[in-house]
Amino acid sequence: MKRCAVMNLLKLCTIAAAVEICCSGSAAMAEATGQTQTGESLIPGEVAVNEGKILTVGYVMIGAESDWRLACNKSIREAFTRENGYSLLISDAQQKHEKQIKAVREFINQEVDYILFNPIVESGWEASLEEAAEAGIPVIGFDREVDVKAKDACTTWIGSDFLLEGRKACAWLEAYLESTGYEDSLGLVHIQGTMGSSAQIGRTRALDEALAGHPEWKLLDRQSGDFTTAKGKEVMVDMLAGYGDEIQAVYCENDNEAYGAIEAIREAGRIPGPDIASGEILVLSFDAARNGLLLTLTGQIAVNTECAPEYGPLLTQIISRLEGGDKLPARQYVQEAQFSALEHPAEIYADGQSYPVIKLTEDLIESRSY
Ligand code: GYE
Repeated sequence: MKRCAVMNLLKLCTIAAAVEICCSGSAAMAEATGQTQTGESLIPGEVAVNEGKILTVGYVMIGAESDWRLACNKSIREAFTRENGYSLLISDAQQKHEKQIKAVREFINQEVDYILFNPIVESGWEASLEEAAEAGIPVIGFDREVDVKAKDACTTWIGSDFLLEGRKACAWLEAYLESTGYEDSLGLVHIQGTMGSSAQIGRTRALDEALAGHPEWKLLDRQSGDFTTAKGKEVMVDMLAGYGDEIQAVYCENDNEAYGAIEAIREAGRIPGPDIASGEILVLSFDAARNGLLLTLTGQIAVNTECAPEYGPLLTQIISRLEGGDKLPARQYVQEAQFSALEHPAEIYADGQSYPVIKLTEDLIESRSY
């Protein structure tokens, strides 16, 4: 397909959003500058309205497995409206890798102007992404990543630093135990996300690093909850049956798994909470979706490490820059927070940097859009 050479007129209009672009401090992330060639950063929450022709955008969606995903999909639907100058085609892969590959090929056949690409798993993308490149269709990766071999096939990528998220969660646990003077061994179970997804890989790697540095933390069991409430519950029921009172903490790789784990904990007659010395099971979670934060407010989730889902406006800005001929960095990260209702720790250290732990309040939850 021949790319339109005419530069569209683009205007920015503001809508509320909670994400910011930032530079990552870690060496591995050095290429992520958060800036375009012209030095302009993406602006949080602003939709770039396309005032030229209607741009056709194909969204290779993962599914609807979690609260996070629903917020992400909503943000994209709200930003890519006809009114804003876009025609959005959505292909829902229902968590199936093969369906995503098929979707990429269908969008190529339909000669869309851009592909919004959110891969379920990191591997297996060489062929279809190469076909998109050959067809001259820019592929904008976001949220999860692809593995090294296929990396160049995306025109640009924006998403979370999942390893940093995991490191922040583990740093919180370390600091929390220290603040309570807890020195005994700690029986941990781990509910992983969808195996092979970037979110799972980064968050799992961070826990592995922490386990290596803490011989007193004992990993009792590890199973995938596929980022869903139902599977999260199922595996927690199994873990409770297998390890019972030995379980003192559960590291859930997203909020939905935490919802399921909490239900299982209660049904087993245990209490989800931070007081492990009294037999409660401390729950760690990621995402900070509304229900996750409500559970965090009551301490049922001890700490919730945020993962920002509102990509719609950012992706419109990326398209507007590409339409303007701008060259974008290969990777950019969104900035994310960490929440707890507990007083301590108020800050944690991860990747050689300090991060505040935001003290959660009802007002804060109400002020958020998802
Ligand atoms: O944490 C989880 C979801 O890829 C960041 O996928 C996303 C993860 C998110 O289903 O809830």
